[in-house]
Amino acid sequence: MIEEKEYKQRRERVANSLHKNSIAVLYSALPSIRSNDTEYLYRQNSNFYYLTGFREDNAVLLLTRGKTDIASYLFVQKREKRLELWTGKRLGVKGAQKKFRHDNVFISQEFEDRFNELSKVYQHLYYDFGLDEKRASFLRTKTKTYTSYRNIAPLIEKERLIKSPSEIKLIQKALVITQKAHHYAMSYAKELKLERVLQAEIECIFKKNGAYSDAYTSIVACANSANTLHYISNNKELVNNELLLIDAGCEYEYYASDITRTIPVNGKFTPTQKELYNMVLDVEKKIINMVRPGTFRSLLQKRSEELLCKGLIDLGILKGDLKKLLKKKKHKKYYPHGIGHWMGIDVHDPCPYKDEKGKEIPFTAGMVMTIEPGIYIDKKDRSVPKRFRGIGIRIEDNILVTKSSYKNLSQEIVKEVDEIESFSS
Ligand SMILES: [Mn+2]
Repeated sequence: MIEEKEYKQRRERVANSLHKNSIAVLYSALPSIRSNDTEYLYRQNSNFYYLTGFREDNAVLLLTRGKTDIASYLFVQKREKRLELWTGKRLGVKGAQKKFRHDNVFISQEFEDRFNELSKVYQHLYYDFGLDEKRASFLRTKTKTYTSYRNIAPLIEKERLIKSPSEIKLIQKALVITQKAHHYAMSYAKELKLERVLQAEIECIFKKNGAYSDAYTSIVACANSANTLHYISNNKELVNNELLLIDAGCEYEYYASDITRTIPVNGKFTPTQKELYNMVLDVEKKIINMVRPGTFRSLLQKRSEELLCKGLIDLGILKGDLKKLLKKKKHKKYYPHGIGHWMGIDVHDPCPYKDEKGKEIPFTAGMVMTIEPGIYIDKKDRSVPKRFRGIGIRIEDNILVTKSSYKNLSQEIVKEVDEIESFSS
């Protein structure tokens, strides 16, 4: 768990990074409608959660920085029996004060007045530029005219780049649960008939083990479906001798995991599947081995493209000279995506890749990223030897940058051919 004092430190760091004479407003996420009057499972706005640990909707965080002082105000929905009958108990002001040891807690109805009052004192207004139009225009037009309007989101997202030891523990816990789901799939995919049934089993394992939900919609893609990168319809059959790409990870206490494994439905790789799989696996391991403080994601990207392009030549999928093929970006047809992304409270953590001057940020201890090379060969691609057509493979792990090199946080989730095969026997 993350202690309240850590949230407090985060608020202080962000408040101190504001310009002097500033007020910053951060809203909780709006509930989102699924259809008519039913809602999706509520999830807090990630930046709001990072600074508060507060999971209820209808809340606002206000940070101020004066000439010498900083302050923080939290506005929460007041406890009301009538509402609680429908949507459950709220912490209310007292509960939030006690749980979060937050000094200035008020009911959300007081936000407007307090904001107008504090607005008189400060010159600069920070808010999330990604905010919905209604709330953004309230902040911008219903109050006074500020000297400047600034985006609060990048200041928070910069802080989120380096994970604390307690954040890393939560990611590891998420991965322990995600591991169970992937190992289940390796054992039992052959007994199931449909992609979406396997998806349900995976998500059942997430929830049974204490995860709130999936961290993103699971991809359970058999055979040629794996060549649709964001295949989430999961509505086809599991075909006996085909490969199955599963990109699924749970969210535990607001921290994501993001794991892809590609396994044979019946538990045994064909020689062709094994050839292509081992090529991608070899590249994945080599790229993971490059992770260390001081290096760059762009270097990993470049190297992964070189290695995969060479692998495709060796297998007869691409023909020609390595340098020329790379220059013409011929490999992009089969490896069209990035090598990986930051991960944390969001599965794709919106932390910066470049600093304010546009220079790439080097890896630093405490950063967490995915490494996920893949090769996708459409079943209709007649330029490729027939035996490879319709195969899509991605292998993805979650990597922590350490002081001296890296730690593969998902190393317990098996990926060697013989290990995967032994699960189903
Ligand atoms: Mn990913």
